[in-house]
Amino acid sequence: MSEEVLKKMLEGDKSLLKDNSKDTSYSAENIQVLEGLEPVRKRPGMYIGSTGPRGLHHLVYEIVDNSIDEAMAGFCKNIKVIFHNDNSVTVEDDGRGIPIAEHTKYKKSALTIALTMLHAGGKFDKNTYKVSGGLHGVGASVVNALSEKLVAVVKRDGKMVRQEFCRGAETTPVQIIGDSSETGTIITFHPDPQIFESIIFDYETISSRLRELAFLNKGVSILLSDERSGISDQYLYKGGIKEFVEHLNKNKQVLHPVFFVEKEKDGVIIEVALQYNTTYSEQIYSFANNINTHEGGSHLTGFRTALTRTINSYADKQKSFKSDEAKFTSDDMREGLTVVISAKVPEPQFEGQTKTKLGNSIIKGITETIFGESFTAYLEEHPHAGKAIITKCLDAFNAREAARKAKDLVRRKSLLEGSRLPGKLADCSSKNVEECELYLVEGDSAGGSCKMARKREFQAILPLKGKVINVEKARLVKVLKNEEIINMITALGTSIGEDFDAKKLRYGKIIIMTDADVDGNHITCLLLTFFYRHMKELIVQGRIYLAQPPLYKLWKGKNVVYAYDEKNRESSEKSFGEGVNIQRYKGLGEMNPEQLWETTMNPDSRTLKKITIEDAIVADELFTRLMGDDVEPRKEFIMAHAKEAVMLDV
Ligand code: 0RA
Repeated sequence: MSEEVLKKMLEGDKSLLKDNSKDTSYSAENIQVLEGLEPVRKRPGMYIGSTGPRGLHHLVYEIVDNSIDEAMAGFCKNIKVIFHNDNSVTVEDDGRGIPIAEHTKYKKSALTIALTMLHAGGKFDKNTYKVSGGLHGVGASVVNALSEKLVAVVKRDGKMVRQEFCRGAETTPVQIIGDSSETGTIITFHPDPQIFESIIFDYETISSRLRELAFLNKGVSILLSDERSGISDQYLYKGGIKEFVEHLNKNKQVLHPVFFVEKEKDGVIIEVALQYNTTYSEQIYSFANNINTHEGGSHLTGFRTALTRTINSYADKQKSFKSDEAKFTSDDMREGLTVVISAKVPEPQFEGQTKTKLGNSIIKGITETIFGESFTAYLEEHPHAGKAIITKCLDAFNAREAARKAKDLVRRKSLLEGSRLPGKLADCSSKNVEECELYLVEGDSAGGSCKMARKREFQAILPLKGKVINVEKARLVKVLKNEEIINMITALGTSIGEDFDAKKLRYGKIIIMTDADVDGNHITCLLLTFFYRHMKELIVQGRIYLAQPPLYKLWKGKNVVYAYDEKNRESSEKSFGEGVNIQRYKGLGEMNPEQLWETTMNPDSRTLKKITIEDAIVADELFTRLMGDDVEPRKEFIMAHAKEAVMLDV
């Protein structure tokens, strides 16, 4: 709940009443509608996206966002998140504390109102940069509604008070439980098992988001501690996104010190940190009000425009081009570029398929001006950096010709083969893209079984042999010479790089199917990295999936079940009782086509894991750490993650 709303409540502001339609002294814009929490329990998905793991983790973000808002307003320096043994979570901050005074009209404490009323539609926060985009910003009351129990403790006005709730309803009054010279808010909630598929939080998921928030809010300490495992982490970055870029480039050879700018213009704060490294891929992370804008938007467009203009005019001044007409395209500037852009916008508009594209058009010009002016000055003042960047861009510029030739090769090659499609592809017959599925299958023998198992009408099979090329180390030209990759691109139909066109995609679902072993994990990781780097839009559109083949077959007499993980196996084993037979599948090749169909390919009985952009980022990060040039961090990583490292076999 916003500060203004609560302030108005405390002052008994009429605009907060639901039936204020006849009160003409308040414009529609100022009307804050308050209502009960029943709709939240009826349709949780509307408020938190889903009742699966994503929705569950969203509860934590929702509460943490409130503390971050308090930090952005300058009142909170420390945030603590604790996972307890009973699956409850505590979020504690040292902000001003949720106001507790009684509202004259409601006859209730502002604290109670904040946690038991749903507020929608108000626009009070003209001058604050709240975390309030996409799914965020629905408020602590939504978390309360979806918790079987929630306890709020507030330290404020010299007192410490406590109130308890059950499924969104207060079960105790606001009770004074002591004195306090400090201020802050402590919220402990138990997610409701009646609502969520599972109530078990994943440490890594929360940890990486908290680390991101700490990077984005310099000087704020965020502590995560897990009583279930004894693990804890503290994130505190005085340098903010400058340190974020250093972190992203940690295992890479960098070409110059990080460039950083932070400026305010027309009430908008823009921060950009940038550094080139010797690799060939680009890492750009853009955020608006702390939300990762995976689909980009006006801040990113403004940045790209200014980058192209600034580097081109610097190159002109330095007489870097052989011919007068020569010019870098924005693609020439991408190789080895690592950037974090963070915009704080008073009223952010989020658009796009996943509501992760910043829409406010005025941000383009503001970002362009702030970044352009400051980066121009940086290049002038740091000639070594300037020279290194120009050399890197020239390298890409020269390679562009070669890349074009390689791409011609892909086209010509497919034309030469008579059809546009690779010989190894067993295509499907349907022309309805949305119902078509492409299975990318590890190995020719498993590929063969899949071809026999599939429904040819809508399922296509492309076997991939051996290890797909390491896309981290190779630039696009080389990636495009790899036969497996060429086959995949031609089968998909989208082309790549500047020519990539998602509308030309030939399959609605792309399903990666590998063995559940070291090599299989490796290939999955490589393919996800490839899609993330070169066909990100397919991930954003939710078109990439992982097949989930079973790990075990259990049978007794004629009864057969398949188990997809260890827990599954244990429970199936128990239900069979004595004399159960167990077979462990070492690879897809051990299943006959009927089994493969029934367990992994039949849309009525299979499960698929949809890859989210976060999954791809994790794969990409893992990949850089494992495959990057520097050996030391890789060693460190393997030592720290010995178990996973065995799985990945590097
Ligand atoms: C509204 C007004 C004020 C603080 C907060 C909300 C607040 C909410 C949360 C939720 C978690 N932590 C929080 N910290 C603060 C401040 C009103 C004032 O003191 O002027």
